[in-house]
Formats: sequence, C-alpha cells, structure tokens
Amino acid sequence: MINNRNLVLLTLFLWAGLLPSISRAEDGYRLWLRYDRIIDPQLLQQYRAAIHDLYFNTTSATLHAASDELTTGLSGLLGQPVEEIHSESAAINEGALLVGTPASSAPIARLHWDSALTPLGKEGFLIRHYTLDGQHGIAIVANTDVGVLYGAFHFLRLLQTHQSLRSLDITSIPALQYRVLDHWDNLNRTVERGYAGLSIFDWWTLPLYKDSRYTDYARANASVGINGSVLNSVNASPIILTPAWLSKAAALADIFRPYGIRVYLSVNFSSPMSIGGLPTADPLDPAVQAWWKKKVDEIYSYIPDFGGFLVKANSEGQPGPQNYGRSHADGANALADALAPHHGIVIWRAFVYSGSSEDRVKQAYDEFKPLDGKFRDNVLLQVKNGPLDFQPREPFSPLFGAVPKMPLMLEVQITQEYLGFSNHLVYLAPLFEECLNADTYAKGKGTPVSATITGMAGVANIGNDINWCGHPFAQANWYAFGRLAWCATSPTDRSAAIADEWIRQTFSNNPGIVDTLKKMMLASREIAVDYMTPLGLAHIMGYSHHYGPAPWYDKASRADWNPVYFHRADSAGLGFDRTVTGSNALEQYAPGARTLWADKKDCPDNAVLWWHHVGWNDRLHSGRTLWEELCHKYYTGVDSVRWMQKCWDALQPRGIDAERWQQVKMLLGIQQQDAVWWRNACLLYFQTFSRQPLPAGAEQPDHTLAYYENLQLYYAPGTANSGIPQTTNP
Ligand code: BDP
Repeated sequence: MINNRNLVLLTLFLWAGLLPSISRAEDGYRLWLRYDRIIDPQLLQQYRAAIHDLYFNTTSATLHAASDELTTGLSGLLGQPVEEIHSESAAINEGALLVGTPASSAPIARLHWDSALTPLGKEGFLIRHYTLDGQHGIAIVANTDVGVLYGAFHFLRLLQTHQSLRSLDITSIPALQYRVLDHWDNLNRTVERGYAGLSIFDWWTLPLYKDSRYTDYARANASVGINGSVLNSVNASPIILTPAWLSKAAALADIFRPYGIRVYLSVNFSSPMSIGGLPTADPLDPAVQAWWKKKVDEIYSYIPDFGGFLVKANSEGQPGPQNYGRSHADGANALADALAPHHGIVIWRAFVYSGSSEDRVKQAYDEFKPLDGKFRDNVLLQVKNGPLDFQPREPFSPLFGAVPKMPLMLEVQITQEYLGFSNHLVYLAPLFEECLNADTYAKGKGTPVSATITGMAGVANIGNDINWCGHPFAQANWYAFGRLAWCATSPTDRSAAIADEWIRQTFSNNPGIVDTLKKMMLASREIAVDYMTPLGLAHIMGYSHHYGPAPWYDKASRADWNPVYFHRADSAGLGFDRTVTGSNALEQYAPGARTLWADKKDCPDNAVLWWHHVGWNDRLHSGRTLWEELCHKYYTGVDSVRWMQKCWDALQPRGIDAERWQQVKMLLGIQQQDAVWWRNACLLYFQTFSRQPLPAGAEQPDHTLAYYENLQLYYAPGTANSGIPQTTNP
C-alpha cells in the first residue's frame, strides 16, 4: 500500500534516478551517438559561446537529416535548445554555425571558399572558422549535401570527444570510394555468422512497416562514412530478386538514401533458372543475358540509385559460371553489362576454393591472376584480408597488388566468426589495419594494401539485440570499420585514435576510463591470437560453428575443412610448410614480401607456423623452443584475459554505468573460461606430438584431452544447423 511516507520515498527515488526499472538504463541502443549533456563547466561554456544558432537551408532530405542530427545532438550536448535559423532570410549573428553547400546556403556562397572546396569531391567536407559581415563563427561546408551530413557528424564527434573548437581547420576526404557493410542476413531473418540476434531487416513486415531502427542504422552508418549496404547474405536466395522482395529492398533504400547509403543485393548466379524459368544460367547464353538485363532494368525501376550486385560464385557449393565451363570473368561481365547503363557495379568475390589437393590458400590467386584485364570496368574483385578465411591472424592475400587492372575491394569480417563470436572482447581495428598497412611490394617497397584498393567491405556484426552487436565492445568494430575505410590511406596507427574517440562517445571522457579501456581494446586482438591461434596457427576452431578449439578434428568430408590439414602437427614439429620445400604459396607474393617470411630463421614468430613446419625443439626469436613458446603464448593469453577482467573490475566505481559494466563483466567471465578451454585443449593435444611437459608450476588442465575432444556444442548461433556436423560450410 502506498502511504504518504512511501510516496515521499518513491518521489525521492524517481528524482534521484535510482529506480532502475523506471529510469532509462544505458542499454547500448544509442551506440556512439549518445549526445548526453557535457558536464565539464568550462568546456560547456566554451562550446556555448562558440555555437549560438544553426544556420541552415534544408533544401533536401539529406540536409534535413543533417539539421535534425545537429539540433538533437547540440541541444543534448549543450544542455539547451539550439535553434535552427533559415539561413537565407536572416542576418548572421555572432557565433552562427553555418552549415551547407554554396548552392544551398547564400551565406556559405558568400564565403568564397571555392578553391578549398574543389579538392573535396563528392563526399569530403571542411570545418573552419569564418568571418562574414563582421561576425565570427564556425562553418561546416561541402560540395554536396551528403558531404555536409558527414561534416555534421564529424562536428558532433568533436564535441562528444571534448575537442577544443578554438582553431578548427579540418579538411576531410574519404580515402576509399566504396565503404560498404555486407550483411549476411537471410530472408528468414537468421543471420549467417551473426551473434546479435535476428536480422534488423524485418522482411516480413516490409515494405509498409518501417521500423525506426532502419533510420537509426542509417544514422550510425553515415556517422562513420559508410556509404553502401548489401542487404542479404552472399549465400543468396534467388527470392531477393522477385518483385515482392524488390519492393521491400526499395523501402529500405528510400530510408537510407538521405544518409548517403546505396543499397546493393547479393545475387544467386542461378536466378535466371530458379526464378526466371530458363533452362540454363550460362552467362554466354543470349537468353540469360537478356534475362539479367530485364531484371536489372526492373530493379532500377524500384531503386533508381541501386548500387549493384555482390556475387559469390563457384564457392562452397554456390552456382557460378564454371558450372557451364565459363570463367569468372564471363560470369561477372554478363551481370556488369546489364548494370552498366545504370552505372551499377558488380562486386565479384574472390573467396573461392575447391577441394583440390592444392594448398587451399593458393587457389583464389591461381584462379583470378590469369583473369586480370578480362573483366569489364564496372567489376570490382572483393578479396578477403587473408588468403584463408578471416582468421585471428593471417598474412595479407597475395591478390592485393597482383591484379593491377582490376579495382579491388578489401573484405574484412566485423562479425567475430573466428574470434569468439559476440562473447569475446576483441577490438578488430588492429587486425584491419595490419592488413591495410602490409607492404605488398607490388610496385617496390612501400606499396601497402591500402594503396591497391578502391573500397572496403565489412561483414556486419549487427542484429536486433537492443545494443545492436551483442557485446557492448563489438560496437567498436562496426565503428572502426567505417572510420578506417574513410581514412584508409592516412598515416598508420589509426587504431588507437579510433578507439579513443569511440570510448569517449560511447562510454566516457573521463581520462582514467579512456586510458583503461583503450589499453584493453588495443591489447585485445593480440590476446585473442595468443589464446586461440598463436605463432601463425590457423583454422583450428570447432568444425562448422567455429567456436572453441578443435585442433584434432579430421572428420570433414574434405581435407581442407579439417584443422589437422592446417596445423600439420607430427612428432617432428608443427606448422604448414608453404615455402619452396612445401606448397610454395610464398611464390604468389612479390619478391620483397617473400623475403619477410621465406627463411625459417628470419620469419617473425607471429607468422612462423603459417609458413614453416618447425621442429618442437627449434628456437624461435623469443629464445624459447617452439614447444616452450607455444605454452608461453597460450598461458599468456589466459593471463591477459584475467588482466582485462581486473582492469574492468577496477572501473566500476569510476563512472561506467551499471548496466553495461555488468554485461561486460559477465562476458569477460565467458572469455576467461573460453581462453582456459582453448589453452588446455590445444596444449594437451599438441603435447601428444611434442611429448614434452607443460611448464612446471603453471596452472594444469582440469580435464583430460578426451574430455575436450568429446565436448559437443549444440545450437551455436550463426550456423544454419543445430551443431550436427554438416558437409558444407566448414
Ligand atoms: C566463411 C563462413 C561462411 C561464409 C563464407 C563466405 O564460414 O559462412 O559463407 O565464409 O565468405 O568464413 O562466403
């Protein structure tokens, strides 16, 4: 019963925001776009003085989006309403924030910044101080409306990360033309390799029901410069090209368009047969070509700025031109010819391998290198960062720099298929950056992967979980993908700066928190490598679902789906000889790159088992033998996860909200348990070959090897099956 005293208490609780079920908790939905009021009084004063009103002339949906974001964001951050003034009709006040293009805003045209604007192209922006009619202020200016939108998000980022506005002179131009999220979302809403719930695209209620989440998705993407979205899985259902589904895709395209995001679709190469009723999908058959042309024309009637097709062909059971004795170029060109009149592109994936006896990591290069120059101009080849498959660490793919006549997309995996799903805290920017910065030596020393690409695609880690990505820190990987794609060619070591800005926007600007979280994030990728696949090991995860260790697994129907194929442990040693004495995959790299790995003695420890079969007693650069180093790495991995746990525990009283703190604490608990599992299982297994003891005095495995070998994981998320071994998609 509520008596007077209880009522007073209840009011007090509500006032103090202490009633968790009633007050809005920090659920992670707002991502890095939180816009909470700035607490530091001096900073608040500086910002309030610098920004009075917003001068805007919202002549397009994109400018509307920019102005909405700025009014909401600035009002939130400054803790007072920021008024939007129609920039055509008003005189400029001191502290006016001018936003727009010379075409949309008369005051901006009067700034005469033409020479600074020219190099910005279609997406770049300027943020600078101006003096106009004797008044001073800041202007966000671009050639295009979408450039203005990117500038608006950047400006908000400056405030969210507590940057000084005193001497702003920012010119920002994206390094890569295509910055695309690839959703592996199925039309039934399951997400292949997705660990954050169901697909955010609710195909069943589209096109009429437009979930507000679609707009928030577009805002988040635009805030980091992502300009494309492939809506459906590369293992594509032909149904996506039927009219009913095209109208659903069109509804999404309409929502994304103001945010500069073009929609792309993954297509199934057999579509002319399965939904077109043709007897063949042979790309050189005129009826097939006519079918694609008609279909593409139809798509553009739904989505006038449709981006194009993403195609997985002749890979892991998907149909493709080779079914008809045709080449990848023949297949891609048939689609490219249909798209060309509409300025659409084909993104053809290089992730191909067959169960041949050739080293799996050599196959994509061998198939595509001879085809360089045979593709139409509107075909891009999409190459995964490494030659195998999104491992915690692999060398860059030898295709980068090797097909100079083809524009390339670098494909990275944001979703953590091989990195502990959304259970493990692993900040992936260092992994992405390691690839971007790797020297291909394609045109002599100093030709990094970033200089060989036109775009970047990231396999999304987004689902309908309230916090979008499952793990609160997995959001950082979505964020970092966009930011890296925007500035791919700028100086190295962007990972730390990107982590810094993400933490400030997502958690806190408190220097202690920023420092601790940054240390954890920057160490986390190497930590995962240590407890999963140290020293160049790869693909020793559980069969099919890829969670947890299974280095012993050898039951798959194809050799190159088995972990034993990849690690090649025997009584002499461990590792895959890919040098001239082995598969010679090394030969696919430019001579300069080869020298890094060719000699077992010089090869960096972190890649040595990828390239060499190393004797158990051989000494590595660390001074330890292989066996000692393997033990050292697995033990360090576990210890480092425990270090992350300590860092996190120490934060609680210092300003992390209770909800996310608790979530991360629990997830770190899983990560610790999994790291121990990895260490014990792998060391016990490899010990059967090395026949050497585990380090004296170290924590000993609490189970036998047989126990680990018999563990069965049922219903692991992200796989189409229930965990019962299947014969495809290892
Ligand atoms: C592998 C995934 C599989 C994907 C494939 C691909 O296990 O689910 O279909 O990549 O990229 O990593 O096509």
